[in-house]
Amino acid sequence: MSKDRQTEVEITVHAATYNLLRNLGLTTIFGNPGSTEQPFLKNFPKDFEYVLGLQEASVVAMADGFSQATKRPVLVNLHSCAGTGNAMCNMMTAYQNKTPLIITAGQQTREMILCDPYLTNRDETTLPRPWVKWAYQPVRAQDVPGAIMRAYAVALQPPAGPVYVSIPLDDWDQSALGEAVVRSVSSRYAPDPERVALFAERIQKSKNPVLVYGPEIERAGGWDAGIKFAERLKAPVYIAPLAERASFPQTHPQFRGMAPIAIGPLSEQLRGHDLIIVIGAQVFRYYPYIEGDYLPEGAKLLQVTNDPYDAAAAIVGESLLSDTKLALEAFIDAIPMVKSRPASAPSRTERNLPSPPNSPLTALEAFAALSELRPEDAILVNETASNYGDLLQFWPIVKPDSYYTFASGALGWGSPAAVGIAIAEKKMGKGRPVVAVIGDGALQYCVQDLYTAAQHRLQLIFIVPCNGEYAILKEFAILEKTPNVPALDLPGLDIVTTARAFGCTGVAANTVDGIKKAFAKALQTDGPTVIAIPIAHQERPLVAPVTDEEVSLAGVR
Ligand SMILES: Cc1ncc(C[n+]2csc(CCOP(=O)(O)OP(=O)(O)O)c2C)c(N)n1
Ligand SMILES: [Mg+2]
Repeated sequence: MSKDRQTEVEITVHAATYNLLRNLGLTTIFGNPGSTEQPFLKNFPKDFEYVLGLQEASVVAMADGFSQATKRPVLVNLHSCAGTGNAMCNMMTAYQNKTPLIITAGQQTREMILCDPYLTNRDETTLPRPWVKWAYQPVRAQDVPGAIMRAYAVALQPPAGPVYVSIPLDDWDQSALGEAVVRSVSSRYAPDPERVALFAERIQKSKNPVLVYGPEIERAGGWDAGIKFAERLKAPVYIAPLAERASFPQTHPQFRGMAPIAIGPLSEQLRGHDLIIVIGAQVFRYYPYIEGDYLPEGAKLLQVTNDPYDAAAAIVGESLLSDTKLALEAFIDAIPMVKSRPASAPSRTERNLPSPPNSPLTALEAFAALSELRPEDAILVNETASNYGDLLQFWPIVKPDSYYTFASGALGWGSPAAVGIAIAEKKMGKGRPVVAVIGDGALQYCVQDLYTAAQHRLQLIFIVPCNGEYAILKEFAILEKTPNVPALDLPGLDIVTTARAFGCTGVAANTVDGIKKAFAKALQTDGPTVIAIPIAHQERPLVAPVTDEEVSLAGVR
């Protein structure tokens, strides 16, 4: 390159990177800043928005919620190793949620790294593993934009997930090689036609198949294709154990609830079926160990997933790698409509409520009161460990993109993710209200997200069932026969005052009427409300017993 030409195109790494981010649509950045990030953040462009989280675990989950709601990759900026350490738990969840996050972190000055100064991110590419798809620190400043482009490509390709780029703080003022090369990559791939034919033949030969639908269906935009396929097959549909998305309408006559979360109960529940067709899920996401056969006697299993890891990890069955929407469409083309099939009983939902109501209310009664005012277009975020089954009984999910929870079981994701989802709703101009039902224990893990919710004046309502305990761990203790575990009670939490301290509206509601009033008012409020509802202590089985009848929605308690 001639000297003249060089001068003509000379831009800094900083400018080239912001131009790249603009081109990739990564203009909303979630972060928490430190000295190692300030050279990146200096002269922050007006067409970008920085969403501040007060702790990095919140930052990552907010970005995760925002990414899922906008269906786009998102940029996160963390403070060197300190911020990464705090973020790690929700990076693990983002990895399992398969959310494409491009996580950047500042690093100490290249000039000085050898002498290990304050804030050095030692072994920077080891720290975030194994919960990123790729971790990299460019070998020279000029590679920063290219590394971010590559990070974007890695994050987006299936299965999507978080990636990590560590960037020394003295890189930003260096001369770039010119504008970055902007690329696009695939985010889905089609199934092998021969394997589709093989699966279609097996499905057609089955006398009594059952479908288990997983979160990949909804993420792939396959909601309608999933309904069409189920109706073509006239087979019952379960949602995969502990699925983080709904993927199928829970009021559909073929819906049978969530498949049980343990080996023995799951195969017991599916007894009588000769073929189990799992689409877009692990085989299977178990939780407590309850022994039994992986499959009911005489049953075979087929799995469709876009994740080679999940395909390899399946403990039984044959698998097909594909985007789930494309696979469902291929099955719909290949398999004729089944004329009729003896129908199993639809799931029964227990809706009998005591009169007068209990005092304090049970979680079921509280959710029943809320459901009376449920806005049709509301989005539900769920992190209420022991009351999950009760919640879904009174808040069945009927539309795509209206239900979110975590794939990992790591508390502290739901409330900040709800903030990210509500920011997305606001930015996209959809303005659907977000209702986040978060346990009184769970709320504490990322409680500072309430500050971000208040600052952005979000249409977000936190419902906190307050039992003053880690109820699900008490249920677990019974199942595992581990008496006298300390620290399962949480006396003295004042959730209303906490909410107000961060700038939210905080109210307590003890009665059916009180809940309805508080919820109605919150729906009209400009800004977030936290409604704390004292609920009764209940001891229920962690895994609902399987009876000969079809169990209700509450496959899990
Ligand atoms: C980050 C993290 N730490 C600890 C746990 C273990 N854990 C699982 S459930 C639970 C209690 C949840 O309590 P709460 O949110 O009040 O719900 P409840 O069981 O009372 O319905 C805990 C501590 C976890 N899952 N994640
Ligand atoms: Mg609790």
